[in-house]
Amino acid sequence: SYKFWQTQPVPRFDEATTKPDGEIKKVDPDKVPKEPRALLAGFEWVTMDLEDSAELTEVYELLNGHYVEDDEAQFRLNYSASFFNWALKAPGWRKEWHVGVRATKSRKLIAFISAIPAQLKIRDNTLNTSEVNFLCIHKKLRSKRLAPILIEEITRRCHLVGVYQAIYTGGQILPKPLSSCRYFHRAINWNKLYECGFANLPIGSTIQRQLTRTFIASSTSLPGFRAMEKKDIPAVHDLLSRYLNKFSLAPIFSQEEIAHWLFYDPKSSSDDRMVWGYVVEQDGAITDLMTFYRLDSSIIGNQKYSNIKAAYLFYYATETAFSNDDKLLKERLNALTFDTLVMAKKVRFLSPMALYLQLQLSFDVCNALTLLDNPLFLERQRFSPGDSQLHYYLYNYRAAPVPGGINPKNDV
Ligand code: YNC
Ligand code: MG
Repeated sequence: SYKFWQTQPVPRFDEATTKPDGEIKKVDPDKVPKEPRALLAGFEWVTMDLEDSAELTEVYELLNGHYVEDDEAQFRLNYSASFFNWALKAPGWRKEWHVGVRATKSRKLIAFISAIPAQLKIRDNTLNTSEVNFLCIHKKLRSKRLAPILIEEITRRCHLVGVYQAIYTGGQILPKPLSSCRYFHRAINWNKLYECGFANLPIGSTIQRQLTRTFIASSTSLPGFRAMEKKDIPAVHDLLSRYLNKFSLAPIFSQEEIAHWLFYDPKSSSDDRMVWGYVVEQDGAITDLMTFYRLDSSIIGNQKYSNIKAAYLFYYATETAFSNDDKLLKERLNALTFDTLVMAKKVRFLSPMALYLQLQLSFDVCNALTLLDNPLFLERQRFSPGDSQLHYYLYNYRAAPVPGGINPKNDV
């Protein structure tokens, strides 16, 4: 019945889709409450200081134990402290948008919600939004209507700095999705995925056939394909901005954001690597880009494995998108994805246990959503549709549905 959501400035399920795009409610900056709403006795609001490694660890531990699981509670997203340094400290980040709730006596962190600033293009309009993510409540405190209070608090903190729209994604159906995407999965280590219940043996197939089907070549195919370098950032920014502009809903990135989201500089970061980027350079020009980021899942209650290493396809772009030749675009994106899978498989993670067993561990799976031009290559590159959908929502902005969406740095 959406007791909370029906009080919020979001489109209703039954409303006409003919209304023009635009803000739903005008916020009066003078009426934004200066203080948060009171919490249940025994709990208090805190702003988490993610520059403090102890507090970063607390956020990481809360989400690691209590964040998004699949329906059968077999897998749970396994964020790392490095992931939060990347996802929550994007250019323009604000400490006040890392909101926690603590138990007053024990000081234990029991809930969290966050936002980062983002410029969004929706059709012909540009919105100054926040991207709300990592809403999480400790399992013992569920179904107590705490989530609406957290959402109201992050809303208040956005309003305080003049941000009146937000974008958020989730597996849940709420009023009213702007877009819905499906997850696809491409096995890299099919055998492990099968042994831990993530991949099924299709009826009539054999293990050997699945291994052959998901085999990944050992060398790339596109001339000029190489790892992205720091010097590529301006050209990547230009190419990706032009490519994203083709879509109805897309982020607008600054050059600084490109450097943050798509480029990992081993010289300036002591964190684990989160993102991998590749470009194609032809005659000195960057003509193509493909990136992915790392987000593991814990395997709950498996004897042999405890973690799946997943590469999530992220932003990409290609000059062939401007050729007006759909076949060329399709061929190019297939080749780019093929090469990117080759590189994903070559990535090596070393853990003490792996060293001891002389194992070289790589990604187990590559995930992608049905956004951007992904439908042109997912099936051919042997991605299979998953069970979960990801819905996209805008807060305080009415818009007719759009195909596709932005990359969420999240999962369902
Ligand atoms: C959700 N994911 O419908 P109604 S995604 C939005 N997004 O309200 P209670 C959600 N609303 O239906 P629980 C939601 N999940 O009565 C639930 N709700 O109107 C709504 N899971 O509250 C729900 N993380 O406290 C209902 O529920 C009300 O104790 C019920 O807590 C929910 O980060 C939750 O999946 C999700 O930790 C915190 O189950 C909990 O069950 C949990 O009784 C595991 O709440 C982790 C998980 C969600 C991941 C995400 C995006 C969040 C977006 C929030 C909306 C932002 C709006 C924009 C604000 C800024 C505006 C500006 C400017
Ligand atoms: Mg609750």
